[in-house]
Amino acid sequence: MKYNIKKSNVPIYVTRPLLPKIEDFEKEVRAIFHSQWLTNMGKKHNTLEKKLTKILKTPHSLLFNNGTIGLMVALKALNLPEKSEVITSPFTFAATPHCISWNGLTPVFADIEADTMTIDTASIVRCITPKTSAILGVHIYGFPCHVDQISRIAFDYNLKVVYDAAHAFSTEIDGKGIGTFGNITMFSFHATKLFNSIEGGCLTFNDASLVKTIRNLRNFGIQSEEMVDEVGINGKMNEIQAALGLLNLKKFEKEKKKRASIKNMYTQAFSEISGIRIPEMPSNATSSYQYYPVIIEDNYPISRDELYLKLKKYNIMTRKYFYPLCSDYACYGEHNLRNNEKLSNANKLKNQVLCLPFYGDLEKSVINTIIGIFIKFSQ
Ligand code: T4K
Repeated sequence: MKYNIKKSNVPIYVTRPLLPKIEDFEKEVRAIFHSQWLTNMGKKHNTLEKKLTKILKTPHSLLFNNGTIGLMVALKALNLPEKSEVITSPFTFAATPHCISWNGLTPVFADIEADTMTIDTASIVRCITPKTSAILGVHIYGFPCHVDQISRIAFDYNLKVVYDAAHAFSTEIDGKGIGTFGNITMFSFHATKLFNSIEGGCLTFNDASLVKTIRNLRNFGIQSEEMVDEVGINGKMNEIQAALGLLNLKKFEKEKKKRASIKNMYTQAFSEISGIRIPEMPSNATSSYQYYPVIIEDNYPISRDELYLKLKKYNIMTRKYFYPLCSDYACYGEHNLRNNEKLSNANKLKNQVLCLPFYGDLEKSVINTIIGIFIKFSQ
């Protein structure tokens, strides 16, 4: 097949938000205006919450105004011992370790696996100390963590488990919603996510006794007009966000299908280029089609950074998610690392991964250009 390279007149981004028809959204916004009910667990909010519980196949789900606040609340709700340590991945978005730190806890970075890029379970075990209270796994790009092994470790060492599933909306493992593993799971509904409500997120969990605690923390710890019994926060999703979410819920399955066909086009072409590795989903899990990461290996003639710049010249704005590692941030240091953990896989992959433009309306001619550029520089 011939791949024509043609510079786009406009920047081609890594993603574009899923949006309903403007007329449909306008109708919803008008109804909200007329109702004069804008936030604080309104009708739209409650409907979306109910629908998500079904879609995510989880016993309980509670909405949040964004994923970060949701994750902060998840850690708070588990009542982890003060100043204890939470083992997490350094190969993630800043929000993951920051939520640990905002709770007065210490993130400790474990290495990741070379294949799935999720937290390495052997490295988790090496990072455990008497101060460890929890594991915060990240289903990075929607690839599921080794949930069974992590549960076993948690059981053996009496640790809580939280999952950051910001990238894993609607992913299932052996037919089970990914949000049913561990104590609590966080999903993000940010504009850049497969399913979005502009900003937004939710927490899912199995333990019914957490419903009251998390609802309470989400609303400043207010129990009643005259009683505040916890140091809560404002985690409430407003009605405009929820209305957009409800409209997008009708669209995300179709969006997934479109992304699946783009994934096929990319993968077919890249599998013939030496030095380009495509990480694959395990066979017992379904994909969220959130990102399309490729690994530029040492035997590809140019480096990831050089390829990133070449693509940029053609207006193709790929992203180096997740470079730098969170362990490289100025706000984290030696105390966030265990002595012998070199984070070798994470340090290698941070210089090799490139996330390519990946969204339903991505034009075929642009996909051809991207593939063409990869082929051009492979020779
Ligand atoms: N945990 C993980 C593992 C996460 O990845 C995230 C968020 C969180 C936790 C926290 O969840 P939230 O609190 O956000 O719900 C973006 C997103 O802002 C962030 O939500 C996401 N992860 C992260 C991976 O990506 P940036 O800094 O890359 O965003 P930005 O503005 O560069 O957007 C990327 C591209 O998307 C743009 O080049 C163009 C396109 N775009 C973006 C926006 C905002 C649009 O076309 N329209 C838009 O409205 O962080």
